[in-house]
Amino acid sequence: MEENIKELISTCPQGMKTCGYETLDKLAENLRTKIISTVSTTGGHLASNLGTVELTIAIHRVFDSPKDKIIWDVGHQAYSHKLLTGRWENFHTLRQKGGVCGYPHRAESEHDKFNVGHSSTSISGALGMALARDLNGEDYHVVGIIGDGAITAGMSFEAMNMLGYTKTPAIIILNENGISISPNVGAFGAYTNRLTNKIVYSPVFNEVRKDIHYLLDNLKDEKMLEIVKDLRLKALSVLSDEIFFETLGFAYFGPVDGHNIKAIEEALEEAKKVKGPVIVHVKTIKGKGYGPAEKNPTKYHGASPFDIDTGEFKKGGSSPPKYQKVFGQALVDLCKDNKEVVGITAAMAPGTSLDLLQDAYPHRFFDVGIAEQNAVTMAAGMACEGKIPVVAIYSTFLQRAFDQVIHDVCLQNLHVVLAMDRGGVVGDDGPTHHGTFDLSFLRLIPNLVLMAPKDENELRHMLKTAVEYKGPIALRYPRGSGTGVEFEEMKTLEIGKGEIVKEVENPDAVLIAVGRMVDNSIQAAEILEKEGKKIKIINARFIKPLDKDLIINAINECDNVFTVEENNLPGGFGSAVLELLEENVLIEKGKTITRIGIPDEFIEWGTIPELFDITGLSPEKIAERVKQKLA
Ligand SMILES: Cc1ncc(C[n+]2csc(CCOP(=O)(O)OP(=O)(O)O)c2C)c(N)n1
Repeated sequence: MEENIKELISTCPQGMKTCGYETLDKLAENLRTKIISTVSTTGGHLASNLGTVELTIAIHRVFDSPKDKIIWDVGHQAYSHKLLTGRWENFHTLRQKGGVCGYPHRAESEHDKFNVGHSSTSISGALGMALARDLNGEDYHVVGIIGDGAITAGMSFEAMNMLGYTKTPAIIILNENGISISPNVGAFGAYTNRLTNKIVYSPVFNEVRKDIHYLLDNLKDEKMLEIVKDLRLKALSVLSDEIFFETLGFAYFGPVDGHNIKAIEEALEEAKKVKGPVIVHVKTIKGKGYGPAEKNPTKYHGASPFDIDTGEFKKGGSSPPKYQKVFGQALVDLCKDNKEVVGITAAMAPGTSLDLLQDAYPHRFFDVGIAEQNAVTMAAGMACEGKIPVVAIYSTFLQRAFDQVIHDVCLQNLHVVLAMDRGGVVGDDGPTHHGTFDLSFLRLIPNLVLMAPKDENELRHMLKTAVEYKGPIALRYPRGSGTGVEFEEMKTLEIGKGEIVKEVENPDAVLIAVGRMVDNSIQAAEILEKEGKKIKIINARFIKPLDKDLIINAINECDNVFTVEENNLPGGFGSAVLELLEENVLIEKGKTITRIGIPDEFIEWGTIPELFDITGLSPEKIAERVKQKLA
């Protein structure tokens, strides 16, 4: 890197405000190189970040962070923002334990104004900050940056609905690249794309807008105001026949070439002058500047480490099939046998492997975009009419649709299958993405059956069970590779029946484990057996209904019972077992139930083994906990 660019970066964001565009182009080039080289070793979001390099430079030149508040949506495209606000030197630690967070994180920098990871929060966050600013009588800009995928979620519309009504000054930058993770779906995306093809940000449009806004701000006479408002709508409809944002009460600037720093700056400077909500619509290329990512932005949305020259992902040796692939294939197989089964995803077809269904049965595959609430209620509607919808959603994103699961699915006792992907800790995405609350928040809902497979073979059985069951039913399984177990023919499991996976006579301890923790418990038992301890292991399979007989027998049989779950402890599987004891007034003097699970806190980012170690869920830590108790 040239010395002057190195020096410039150390002074950013202030330092670049006085730079010429030639230097800025060099800065952009260096940002891209840094992002590509870092992500090629750490993994991370590549394509989205390559698309926002110039946009970020322009934002930080026009606005004054941290005084002005910059709020990223999802936050997966904020690497340039991080690099320009003091995190260049330790950027190589991206997404690693103790290192730079993959998303904006308030604790990390005063320039990160809003923690994020889930999508479509930026307009609401900006609205809240802008309202607070006005209440406090302060003076700064609030800027939200949202993608054309993220803007399609209901929350964005709820926030725009209010912003257009309160007229609170806030600048929303809509970054359109046509892609969510897969190609963007929905009528709104098609609409913004139509806008892209118009020259709306023209001098005449701006002149008319300026004059009208001047009149609206200064006219006192009510009647005249009404006439000008009417004139405004008519003028807009002539200049551009369909600017949705303007009709909502936003001033609209765009579309702007999102790789032209000067053009973006001009639009942002205009936006700054408006005394109300503004949309600045920029058009970018996802993956810009790195051939493989430009060509296939979906593949490089969330990239694992790769070879920069070839773009090939590095292989980590052969590993057992991923839960996701097993799920996707099992669903296709079940669809073959039952024509009523359909699959629904909320913008995560590749991540959930629902793309296998999309290929096999395109008309039975539904991608609703980033709209988890809609996905669940739409499934309820389909179930009313005899379809068997399998809604594949990451556990963390299903949090969005909690009420829909209660009100639309379970209250009506509808046969909807919730396939919760990435249950448990997910690794380097960190606290916004861990799926460690679902056992708690689903367990409390009447009518719902809730299960978790111990391995990828049992996942197939559970999916078949769920498709054949007549009512609301959920299964949660983890991210990544299974255990490598052999596949049996898919079979139906008895609802509410667990299994003993390791029987011993007169056990010193019984471990009742859920999901992936069955395997960790087996490994923990191997450690303990070397020290002469006899450990019985139960695979709970069902979190609801519990296998009461199996659990009560285990407690009668042994003084030291442990529940092991990859879920936050409050309200989880262990709590369910304690509630069962209370109901049955079983516990005798000297008997203990120890709940092992994720402590009542948010867990940071790191590799999955590191996170197991931190949370006490590694085989060694489980063994240690049992040993302490037995001692
Ligand atoms: C509630 C929620 N659902 C799903 C996701 C997964 N997700 C992360 S980024 C993304 C696509 C966002 O598309 P867009 O806003 O257009 O940004 P781009 O990556 O194209 O720049 C999705 C679906 C999420 N983060 N939050």
